[in-house]
Amino acid sequence: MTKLSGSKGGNWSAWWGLGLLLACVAWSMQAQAQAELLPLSLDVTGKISKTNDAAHKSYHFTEAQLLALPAHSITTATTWTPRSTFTGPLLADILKIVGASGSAVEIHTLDDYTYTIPVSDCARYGVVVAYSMNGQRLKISDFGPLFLIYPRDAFPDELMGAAGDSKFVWQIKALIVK
Ligand SMILES: Nc1nc2c(c(=O)[nH]1)N[C@H]1C(S)=C(S)[C@@H](COP(=O)(O)O)O[C@H]1N2
Ligand SMILES: [Mo]
Repeated sequence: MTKLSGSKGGNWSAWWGLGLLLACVAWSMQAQAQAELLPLSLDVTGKISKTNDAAHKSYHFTEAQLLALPAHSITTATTWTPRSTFTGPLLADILKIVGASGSAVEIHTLDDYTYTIPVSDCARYGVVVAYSMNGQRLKISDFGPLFLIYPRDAFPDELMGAAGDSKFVWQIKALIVK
């Protein structure tokens, strides 16, 4: 133990300290990357006839359930992203599974933004609840984990501008059928 004191010991503990520091940096980068990629999850409540919770109030989709739904893609630019291919289930399929009977869907997000769209948007635009962009899962900082995508480039008159932009809801966590 006495060999560790003195200048050699100083070097040894400096290297040990550096190693510990690098391990901490690697660990925090890993933790950050995982926090950025939240597992997919979506809660649907309101006017629905199918539920899967104990209270018979909501239908909760897990990541596995969302990934098992038929994947549809929309290729479009948005106000925030260059022309890209967004992929995920159709909002129409999600509404069908929960037996939705309302005429509007109130969308709630992780950042507490709320916006209501008419159910008729599903038929008109084939709205996709996207979990990936160009094959990469959406991180929270990239509008993930779920981003409502409309075919803006195919309907520029209807979907470009402020009214259209507000439909592009990101960080979705829940839907309430009204
Ligand atoms: N999750 C989430 N999605 C959102 C918003 C938001 O604050 N949070 N703002 C909406 C509105 S009202 C508009 S006009 C656009 C533009 O948001 P921005 O001006 O912050 O870019 O994004 C829409 N989607
Ligand atoms: Mo807006």
